[in-house]
Amino acid sequence: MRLYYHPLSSCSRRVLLVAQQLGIPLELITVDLFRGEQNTPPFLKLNPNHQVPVLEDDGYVLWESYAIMQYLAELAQDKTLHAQTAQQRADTSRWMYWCGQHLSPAISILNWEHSIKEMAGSGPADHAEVERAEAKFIEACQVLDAHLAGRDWMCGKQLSLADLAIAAPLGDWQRAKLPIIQFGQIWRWFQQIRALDCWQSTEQGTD
Ligand SMILES: N[C@@H](CCC(=O)N[C@@H](CS)C(=O)NCC(=O)O)C(=O)O
Repeated sequence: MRLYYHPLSSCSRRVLLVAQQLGIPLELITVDLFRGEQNTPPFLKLNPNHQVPVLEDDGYVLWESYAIMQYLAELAQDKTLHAQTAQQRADTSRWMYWCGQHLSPAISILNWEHSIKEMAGSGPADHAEVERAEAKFIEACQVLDAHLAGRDWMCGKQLSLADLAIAAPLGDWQRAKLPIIQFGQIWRWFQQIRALDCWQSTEQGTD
């Protein structure tokens, strides 16, 4: 299987975390987002949304990081990330959709404003945008922190796809100046994730 990705993309990292955790080998193809390779006709054929990650499995093409995570978990011999019951699966989906809708968009803005914008030569941070995204981020973290109180993992008693989905964008916490240390439950849970082999083997320097 082949994964089109970018090393600074937390959406890509989400998929790499699952592949590492489950021992699934992936051929990695870098799409240079800074040079606009995601907008070239061959890549747009794979993903008309001009985004990484994209998985290619023997002619089958799948985009959207959360869907790729679920696909890999279903295919793997190692079933530890595959939720067993309907309610466990629904819980995992709930938190993955929540991440895509609430947490990740706020982090993407903060990452862009505080870090990527400068790398892309697109000027300084826009303070109004930062303030707006910070408020969204804090609101999402309040929900997450309350959920993690008294829990080791997001869903049930072991690591799930939801943990990896949510942790991936938080990995940009330094670069994106994410105020997560103030959220004690998130910080405790995040340290557990950072200790995992799959996390350490997918690190990109700033975490
Ligand atoms: N919902 C998509 C979002 C993917 C996404 O935002 N990818 C970013 C990198 S993290 C990207 O490729 N951006 C380039 C662009 O939008 O042109 C997913 O979860 O896979």
